[in-house]
Amino acid sequence: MEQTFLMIKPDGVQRGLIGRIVSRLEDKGFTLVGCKFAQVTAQQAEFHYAEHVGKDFYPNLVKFITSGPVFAMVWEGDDIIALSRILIGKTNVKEAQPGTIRGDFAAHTPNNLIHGSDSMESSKREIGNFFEAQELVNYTKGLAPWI
Ligand code: IDP
Ligand code: MG
Repeated sequence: MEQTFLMIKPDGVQRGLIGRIVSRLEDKGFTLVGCKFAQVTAQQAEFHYAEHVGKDFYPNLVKFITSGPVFAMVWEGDDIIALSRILIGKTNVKEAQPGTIRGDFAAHTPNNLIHGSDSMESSKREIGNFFEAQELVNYTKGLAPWI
């Protein structure tokens, strides 16, 4: 089963949106396999956003993601990487459609509330940056055949 790394960013935590964002992921039928409330270290932030090194927004991005606690999660589901990014909405808040998490709750980039992996490769790397293998729980939901 495909897994993705989703992380409610410091703005989502500060605004009290953890529960509402998690509800949307549960509503979709995705399966939560791991989560932790944590302060991202500078080292984790640099590894997580390695692809953006050198871009003009990079220094602010690292500052932002380490500015307060985050809610880091691993979710599972068929095609979850693509499907969860549809639920999350476009990076630029001006393009994020209503009905998406960013479209409904975010008013400024980079404060766009939630991160989602964009490929299998980044999902593996990002999960490994925040979780040990034994912190992820392997189980099947009884509802799975109905999703
Ligand atoms: P994504 O989060 O939708 O995958 P990325 O392009 O990977 O978007 O960018 C990572 C994060 O960097 C974004 O979620 C956003 O917080 C921030 N970011 C991206 N582009 C810009 C920009 O042009 N200005 C400011 N911040 C940006
Ligand atoms: Mg990205």
